[in-house]
Amino acid sequence: MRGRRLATRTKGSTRPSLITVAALCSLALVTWPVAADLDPAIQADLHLVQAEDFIKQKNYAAAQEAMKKILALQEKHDLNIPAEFHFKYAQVLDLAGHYEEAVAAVTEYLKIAGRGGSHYREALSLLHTATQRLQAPAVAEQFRDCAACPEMVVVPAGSYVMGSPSSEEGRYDHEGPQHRVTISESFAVGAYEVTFEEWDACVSAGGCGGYGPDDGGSGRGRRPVINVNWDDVQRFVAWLRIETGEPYRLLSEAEWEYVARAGTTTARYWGETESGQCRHANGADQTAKKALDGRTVASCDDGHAPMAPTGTYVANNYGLYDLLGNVWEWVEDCANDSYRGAPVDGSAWESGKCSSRVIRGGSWFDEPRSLRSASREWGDTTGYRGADVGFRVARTLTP
Ligand SMILES: [Ca+2]
Ligand SMILES: [Ca+2]
Repeated sequence: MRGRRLATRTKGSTRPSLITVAALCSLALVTWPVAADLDPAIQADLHLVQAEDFIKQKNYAAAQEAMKKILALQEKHDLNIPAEFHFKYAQVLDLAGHYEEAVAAVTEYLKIAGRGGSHYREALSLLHTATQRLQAPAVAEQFRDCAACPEMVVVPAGSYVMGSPSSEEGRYDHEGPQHRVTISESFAVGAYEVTFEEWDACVSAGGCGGYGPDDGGSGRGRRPVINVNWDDVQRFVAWLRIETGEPYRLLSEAEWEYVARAGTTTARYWGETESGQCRHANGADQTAKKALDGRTVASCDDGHAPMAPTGTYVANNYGLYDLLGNVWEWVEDCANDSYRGAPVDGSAWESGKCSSRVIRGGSWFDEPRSLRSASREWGDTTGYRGADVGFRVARTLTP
């Protein structure tokens, strides 16, 4: 179990932890109070100005709130609200994903404006798409495509800032520069790291090249599979594709960090610092201290020296377990020692040092510094089978 192996590793400087200015700015809503002693029609106009500002910022939830205030004023003071307002409101509701209310608002527009309304065609189209979305069978939040398949969680499309700020304690330079990534389609990701149980099912079914990785004495079952290199894990993914007929694959590195962060901007998905690690992740801790002589360990005790059964610790906001800690996770991307030139659409980076591929999240073997959402290393695709490296799968959701 001893002996670290990974290829390139850039040492970064340790700096004090600060909440970034960007993070603080993103919390500030551009809003101002509307004086209640103004004429109600003027109040409504002011709320509309605010709503339009929020729409420009693509903050549809805030725009919706501002527009709701206009409707409340209308009800209270019997204001005359132009038909166009209901159309704009329907657009905002649609963009915010509130399809039922969007249908109601666009219907209201059509009632008032009739066929002569200036947004007539767009309104029909919006009514059509919002109704379709309402009637579409809800995508299961969680699913399993076969009895032996990994349990999958559907995560939403979205946008986030990838990489760590220079102020983040324990960061390495290869975690930058920070850049915005936009993922335009929802997709599915394994709730857990792939387990020995799942790997052994692949081997029993004639897949995975018949390779049965050693568990290093930790036990198999629901513990994450280890001692698998990048080529090995591609064979597991290929078996899942054949078994289910569905487009299984590894996560791209950008998708991995997106699902790890699950909307958070702190260094870990439970907070900025190591504090609380032992509730959320299996890292090198007090239990591991004796086995891992000389390693830097967390000050708390998570109860497991090598791998813990998957799902032992608290999930992140997307209901995903062990993204940080337990085992490192192979992703699709080639090794690159910075994000300069990285894709920004969530796809895998298929150029660079492709004989090495990226691993993410840190492991039971690692000090707290490695258990951060931005932490990354890489290893040789064919040569490297590590006692603390496994993977999790992803699936494209086709319509
Ligand atoms: Ca541990
Ligand atoms: Ca992990």
